[in-house]
Amino acid sequence: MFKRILVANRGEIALRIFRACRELGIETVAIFSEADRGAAYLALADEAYCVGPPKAADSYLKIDRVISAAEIGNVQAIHPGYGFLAENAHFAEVCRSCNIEFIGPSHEAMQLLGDKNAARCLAKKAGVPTVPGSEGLVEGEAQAQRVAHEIGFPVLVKASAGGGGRGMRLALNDLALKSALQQARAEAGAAFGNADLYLEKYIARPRHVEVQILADHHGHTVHLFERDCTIQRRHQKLVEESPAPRLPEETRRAMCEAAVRLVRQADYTNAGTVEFIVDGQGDYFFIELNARIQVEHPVTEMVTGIDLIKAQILVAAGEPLPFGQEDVQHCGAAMECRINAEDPEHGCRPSPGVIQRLIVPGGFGVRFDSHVHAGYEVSPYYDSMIGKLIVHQPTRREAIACMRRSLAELRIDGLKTTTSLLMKILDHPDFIDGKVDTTFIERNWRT
Ligand code: MV4
Repeated sequence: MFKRILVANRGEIALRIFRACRELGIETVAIFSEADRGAAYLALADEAYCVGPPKAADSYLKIDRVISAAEIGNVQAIHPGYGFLAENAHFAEVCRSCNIEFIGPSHEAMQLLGDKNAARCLAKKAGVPTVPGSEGLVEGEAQAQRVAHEIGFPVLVKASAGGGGRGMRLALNDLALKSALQQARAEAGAAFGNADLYLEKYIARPRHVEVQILADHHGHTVHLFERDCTIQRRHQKLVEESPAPRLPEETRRAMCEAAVRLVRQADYTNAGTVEFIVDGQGDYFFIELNARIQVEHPVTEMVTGIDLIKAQILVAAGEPLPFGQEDVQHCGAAMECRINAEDPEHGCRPSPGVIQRLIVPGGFGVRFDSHVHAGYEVSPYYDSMIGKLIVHQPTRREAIACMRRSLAELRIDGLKTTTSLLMKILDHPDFIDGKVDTTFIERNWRT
């Protein structure tokens, strides 16, 4: 097992990883930018090194500086958390060449899955349902038109190097397809340095359901059931839960099994998430495989009782998973609300500042994953998420009641937060009935 790990991240996820390491008896090395210097959560690491100025591009994203901190800190492994360098295949490769274990998939698997067209082809090969669309990349306009006529409009032009909603263009007809292709190609080339495009039929108002998987280096792959992340605003998730409401047991089993087949096909190891969209008929389609631990991983931890961060560390150290598929049981209902320092009255614009007063909810089945405290200054430089409120209850009804109670207890003075919007979501009859799709927020609130 590792003696010492560097956490190449900040905020709540860095703290989450320090805590797991402490329980495993592993020492931790933190990195921080000038903006995070002196932050209280850093005291929960054994050592901390500054890696540069506030801008992420000059600090948390600087591979040479992160590696320097790892060398000086004398660590055997790096946990990247989410965001920043988490899905950077080059960084994983640099780690390997420096003889530092990257706690995540191999750089080869990351490279492969970072290419959304390649991932889609892999899914087909594994017998995982994909959205009807192009057979591989679209080369020219004529080919794109042929595909569009085959599958029918509307179609989505997607950048192979995109993902997470970036680099997509909707086309309703031939004329729009021509400009969608041009725009998408130019944008993808500029943003990702890769202009490859593919085509999919546009699934209107889908639900977003993802399957958590874990795979070790001994050929064991398990799923940890699904999370429903349909409640989003501009591709930012607001509420996540498990089980997915109104998902037939048969569909759920098929999706979970499909996720495992895909992960095996990709020779993927460590933790990953297979993302699907589910249409109005209940048909599901593979969208992409996220090669990282995700923000919403606590939802799965609550319903399975499995610590995903510890599992990632064990797997990276070459240990076999200490449980098989039959040992993974889904118990009750869990829900997570992301608490962002944003003003829901003004388009969810960031609301940085000093937290003047903080009251954290507690009680049965309540978990608050956060690095903030009264007196903490929320910086404008990073993601506005300041905490995650997670509840676990026997049923969804009870989880909603517990979340409402917990949101009402949560008090954060000094800056605006998304708490009021979250409460409105939890009060909405369609949310309570589980009758939502990815357009739920925009259809109900002018945020
Ligand atoms: C789609 C789609 C409809 N049809 N693909 C957006 C994020 C990226 N992971 C995939 N996305 C979508 N792909 C087809 N063929 C609609 C979306 C989409 C979406 C998906 C999941 C959650 C929220 C979303 C919001 C808008 C669009």
